[in-house]
Amino acid sequence: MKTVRVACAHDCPDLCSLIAEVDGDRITKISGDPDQPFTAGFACAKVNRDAELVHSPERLKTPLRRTGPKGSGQFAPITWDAALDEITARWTAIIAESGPLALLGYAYSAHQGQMNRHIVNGLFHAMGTSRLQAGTVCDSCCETAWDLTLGPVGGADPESVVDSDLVIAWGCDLMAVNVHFWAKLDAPRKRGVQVVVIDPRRSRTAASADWHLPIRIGTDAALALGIVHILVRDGLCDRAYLAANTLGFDRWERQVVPRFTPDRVSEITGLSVADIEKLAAMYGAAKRSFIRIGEGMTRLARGGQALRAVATLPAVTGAYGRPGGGALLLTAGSMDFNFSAVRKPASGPAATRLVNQSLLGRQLLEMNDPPLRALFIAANNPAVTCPEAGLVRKGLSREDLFTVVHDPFMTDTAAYADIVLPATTYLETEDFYRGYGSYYMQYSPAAVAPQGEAWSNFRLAQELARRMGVSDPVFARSEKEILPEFFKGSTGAVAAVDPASLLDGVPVKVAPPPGQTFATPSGKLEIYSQTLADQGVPPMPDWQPDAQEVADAAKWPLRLLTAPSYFQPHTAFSGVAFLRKREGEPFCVLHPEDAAKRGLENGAKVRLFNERAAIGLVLKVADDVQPGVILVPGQRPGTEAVDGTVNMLCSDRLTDIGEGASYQSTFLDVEAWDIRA
Ligand SMILES: Nc1nc2c(c(=O)[nH]1)N[C@H]1C(S)=C(S)[C@@H](COP(=O)(O)OP(=O)(O)OC[C@H]3O[C@@H](n4cnc5c(=O)[nH]c(N)nc54)[C@H](O)[C@@H]3O)O[C@H]1N2
Ligand SMILES: Nc1nc2c(c(=O)[nH]1)N[C@H]1C(S)=C(S)[C@@H](COP(=O)(O)OP(=O)(O)OC[C@H]3O[C@@H](n4cnc5c(=O)[nH]c(N)nc54)[C@H](O)[C@@H]3O)O[C@H]1N2
Ligand code: SF4
Ligand SMILES: [Mo]
Repeated sequence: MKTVRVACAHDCPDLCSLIAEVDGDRITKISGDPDQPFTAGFACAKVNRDAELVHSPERLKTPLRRTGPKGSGQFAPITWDAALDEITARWTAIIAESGPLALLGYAYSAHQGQMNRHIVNGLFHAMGTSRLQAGTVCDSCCETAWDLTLGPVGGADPESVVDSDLVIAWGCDLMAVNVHFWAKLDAPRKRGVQVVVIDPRRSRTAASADWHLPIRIGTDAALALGIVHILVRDGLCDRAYLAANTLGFDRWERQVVPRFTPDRVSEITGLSVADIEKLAAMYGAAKRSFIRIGEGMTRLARGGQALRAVATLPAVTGAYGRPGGGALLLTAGSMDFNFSAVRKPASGPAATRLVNQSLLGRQLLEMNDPPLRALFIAANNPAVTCPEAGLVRKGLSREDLFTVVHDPFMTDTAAYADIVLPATTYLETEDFYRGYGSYYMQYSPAAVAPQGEAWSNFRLAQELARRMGVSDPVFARSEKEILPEFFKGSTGAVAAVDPASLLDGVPVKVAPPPGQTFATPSGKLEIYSQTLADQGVPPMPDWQPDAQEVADAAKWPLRLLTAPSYFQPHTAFSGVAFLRKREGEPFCVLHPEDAAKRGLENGAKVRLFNERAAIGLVLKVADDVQPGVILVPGQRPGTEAVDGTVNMLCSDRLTDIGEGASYQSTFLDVEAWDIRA
């Protein structure tokens, strides 16, 4: 029996440091590392079960080759050599006939280790293929909007919240997606600091907070503007801070803010005037208010404006300038690593054709000159997690598309592959990590050897590079040899670290000094953005009704709310039977009024439908959501649901800023499942 200190690689802001107890080649227990201050000695409910993920009987054991129709899931085992021979022969032939743009590598964030995460896309970069515009289902909207406002810098250090005098979780279910930040709130709450949650539904976080404001979906910009309206009216703005650190406040104050009177904001957001006034007064009185901004509220048509409006608030009160004050979306921007060393090997072309994740289905079906003929997917499950999931499946069904999927499990996506390759989980890999919701980094060894015939992303990309004749040195180096590359040319706190000192696996903090910095073209927080003006997007944070949403809302009585689920976030934990059972059958949540109107009862099978698709889920009736909203937590595989998966209902329309996915601009209705049986 031994213990190994590792980092958690799941797509989660916390970047926990974990202790794995290992007996031979089996992990017997995972727990949180007590010596990492942010992890603070506990792992989340899901990762406590990661031994079951690693040793799940459902893991793929060998490479597989398709024997039935695409999507049928019929496969026969083959050897790694045969699989790699076939892949490289097919790729070589396709490149000879159609050029490298006919290939697409698709890998995103299920392994947060910076080598395993980026090396797959690095391989396709080096081969000059079409490239994935990664992040577009996740954070490209909020990140671009943040960068246009503050510049590419990280937000407030979550550990500074101990000094805050007001905390707002704005569209962020901390207990689900950032549980260690939630734990950090214990100390300030003991001092009487209020925790406010602004979220359309009563999440667990909302239920446990001091105050929950159930805002209407997609109206956050209006609420933020309403707060500014009141701060201006009541003389609560920090004029000195604004003058020294922001650009465009005067224009905003004259041209946009006056339109957001409390009455109008109440009409837009569904919140009472009294609550809007109370929130603004609290925010105006606080000196060191901390807003934890979630990404979910930006995954809709005008998500970018929402992010810009909320991220501007701490400038209006000057909270950005004070320890414990400010806002946090992501931290990564302030940790200056050279991940391009792996992601963009020098031999690849600087620019190439890009594929937005949200448009995967459409591009598989429609892209020309050349059409996409080969697809390689690692660490993602787009047949479930991308919008227009029905189109994704249609695209994956193309007989003339050569698809390879690399995953520890047989996923909905893998069922469409020609070749499926067994992947390791992170606990079988060595890698380097940095948080995106905290300022820590950690080098992590493998806890156990690869299980069965599984290969890591790292090993697979290097072997494919070798076989395809890609000679960039990154494909021949070991993990330990690559590590120093990440620190080359770095600045700030990262530049002060000797990478060799990380190899013993101790987590290291690399936070910027307190006080928010801005790295926009003007060096100030840009309320007015010339870049947006040039793109024809409202250059100052604003809320306007979206014409397409208005038209869809007139056709359909319900609006989709999506949020990570507690035990099955995305699909990465669907191989753990215990967690599947804890989460229950894929379900939706409807307000009792809406259920009664349709004669639907708790536990019934229901059909969710719109012009795009119809899917089947189990109904929970609860007043956690407002009338007019249907919540579908997580994205569950079609194989687990009554029928289909939620993203079949979502269009591939892109957000106003950053070309992100707009899952929550989905309108629909629900009826009894057996009504059309
Ligand atoms: N356990 C767990 N951890 C995770 C994830 C997970 O799925 N599970 N996902 C990971 C990933 S990939 C990401 S990108 C991050 C971020 O995780 P996100 O998926 O962005 O989750 P949140 O930031 O909590 O945002 C969702 C919350 O916003 C609320 N919301 C939805 N629409 C609106 C709106 O219009 N206005 C407001 N105010 N609120 C709204 C939802 O009800 C929900 O409570 O977390 C990561 N961490
Ligand atoms: N309706 C709706 N849809 C959403 C969202 C939403 O809020 N609402 N959120 C979106 C967001 S924020 C995101 S990030 C995406 C997430 O969607 P995806 O990026 O598709 O993530 P997962 O569903 O977790 O699938 C990850 C896959 O990677 C596999 N995997 C895990 N580790 C490894 C590894 O080391 N190597 C390889 N090769 N495979 C591995 C897992 O088994 C799993 O099959 O979903 C998006 N979809
Ligand atoms: S909270 Fe996040 S980082 Fe921590 S163990 Fe859970 S998934 Fe991993
Ligand atoms: Mo994400």
